[in-house]
Amino acid sequence: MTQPQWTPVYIGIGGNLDDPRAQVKRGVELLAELPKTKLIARSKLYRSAPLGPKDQPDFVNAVVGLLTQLDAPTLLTNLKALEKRMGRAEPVVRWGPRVIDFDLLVFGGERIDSETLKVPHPEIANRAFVLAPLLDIAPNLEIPGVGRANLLAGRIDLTGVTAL
Ligand code: PH2
Ligand code: MG
Ligand code: MG
Repeated sequence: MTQPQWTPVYIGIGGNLDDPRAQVKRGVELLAELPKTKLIARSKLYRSAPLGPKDQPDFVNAVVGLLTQLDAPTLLTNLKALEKRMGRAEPVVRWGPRVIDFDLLVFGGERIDSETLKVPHPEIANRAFVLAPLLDIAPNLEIPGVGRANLLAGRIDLTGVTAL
């Protein structure tokens, strides 16, 4: 569905299979081509050890800022379709390896807590591989109900997340 106004949104991108740097870059390109959506900011790429099972490759992560006229559920549907188009298989293990993952981190000022969509992302304050790239593009972002990006980042250890 289309909303008349442009909503600022932030998407976390991650992957650790099949040349993850290239996959994440391709992911950014595909996000930029979403309907009724403009790419306005992209972070550097970052490498970090996997959260979850340790017997998998390091992840490459990035965050992009978009302006969109889509509503949140429609954007989510589009993100899932792009994951599929990029060859993502159905998850086998929780937090296991994947070619690409798009996570809807922040959708304007909205707070959504449904079965299929939780925004802001419930783990945003705890994930260095999300906050480090977010600091590149939106250090002063007020994450609804959570806090300001740079203050959240100051509370956790970012040293394991290396810019590429
Ligand atoms: N994503 C996961 C599981 N573990 N670890 C890192 N470092 N980065 C990720 O993006 C990541 C992860 C599932 O989405
Ligand atoms: Mg994820
Ligand atoms: Mg995901």
